[in-house]
Amino acid sequence: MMLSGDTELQPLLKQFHLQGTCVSCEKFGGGHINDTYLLQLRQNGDLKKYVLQAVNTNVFQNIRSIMENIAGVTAHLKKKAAPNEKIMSFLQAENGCTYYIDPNGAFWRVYEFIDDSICMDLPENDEDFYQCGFAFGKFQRDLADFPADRLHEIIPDFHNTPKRYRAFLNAVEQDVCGRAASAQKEIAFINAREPFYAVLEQAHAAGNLPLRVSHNDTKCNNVLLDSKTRKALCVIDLDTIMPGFSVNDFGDAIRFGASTAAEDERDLDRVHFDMEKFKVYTKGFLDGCGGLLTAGEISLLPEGAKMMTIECGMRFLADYLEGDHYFRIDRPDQNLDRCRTQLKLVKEMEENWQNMKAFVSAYAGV
Ligand code: ADP
Ligand code: GN1
Ligand code: MG
Repeated sequence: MMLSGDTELQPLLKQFHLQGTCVSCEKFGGGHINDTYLLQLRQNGDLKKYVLQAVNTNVFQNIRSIMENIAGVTAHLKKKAAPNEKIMSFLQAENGCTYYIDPNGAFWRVYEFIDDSICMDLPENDEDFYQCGFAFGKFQRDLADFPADRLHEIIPDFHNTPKRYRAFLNAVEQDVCGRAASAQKEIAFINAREPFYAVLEQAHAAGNLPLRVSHNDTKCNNVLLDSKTRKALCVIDLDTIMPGFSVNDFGDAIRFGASTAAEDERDLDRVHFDMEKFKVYTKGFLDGCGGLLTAGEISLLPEGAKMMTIECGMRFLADYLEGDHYFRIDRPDQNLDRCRTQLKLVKEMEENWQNMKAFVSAYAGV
């Protein structure tokens, strides 16, 4: 849902009791799913910022469940937060809910903009990446005593890689856009690793990998850092909070942040798995978890990194084959390019496998 002008904005401002005059309302952030706007209002002489978001109804069908999950989790986090820590805070609409469904069926919500924050698509330095790891590790720790059975499963089997693989195979077989021929190498790479896809599900079934309240989308652009201290300030993008595996929260951050290039880089010579960044994030995440993780979870952290990277690769490729209807694209073939970066990272993780395993167990002391 795109905001096309003031006539569409005014009813939203009224719905969310937003007073003042609109100074600007511009597209904001680098997410692939929702449409996010930075809204600036002049209120009694002061400039006040909000984030206005149209939630993607193709991906998220039940806004009520999402907002119930977020309300429960943010209330829990607020109780534990240090004075300088920020927790996302949503505005109430006229209907008494923290969302509004407009006459076209679009889901809207507004939350407080977090001032003096920075959001990075790639970590600028090791300390920033450590802070992202710490924030997501602490997120796991703070929610370890949250009753997970109260959460709605927003996207069933979101990180169930065997199911993602079956969906991928289906996209290859259907080949509705006639694109599979241009991705033969990538398809073969993914097929060659089939036995790996069930590793985490099997560890869970064997009792070695517990379900925890997880974020499930731990890119470093889903953590805000304090622009002055550069310490972690706030975890955002809470739509996919669901029971999941801690190793996947770890892994998704590695696939995105321990790369030397952007997720959609076209020149694969620039894309490398950065072992030093892997180490930095591992330290941040484990420090943030503060002893929460079991020995079984710790030993599977590298598997989480490889799993999330190959899973994302197959999701991007499936979307490319199906006509790019899930991940937003700004140019043709962007989802194919995104798939290729992920597969390059997987290849280099495999080359570094023993180092990854050895570093994790040495740092955790298990
Ligand atoms: P998406 O699901 O599309 O990724 P996000 O909730 O992550 O949506 O928001 C998109 C982007 O908007 C973020 O990556 C970040 O750059 C920015 N953003 C979101 N919320 C805030 C906030 N409260 N303060 C500052 N920036 C924010
Ligand atoms: C999507 O919304 P965003 O850009 O933070 C996706 C993640 C993928 C990611 C790949 C709900 O996240 O699962 O890992 O793109 N979110 C959803 O960049 O599918
Ligand atoms: Mg996001």
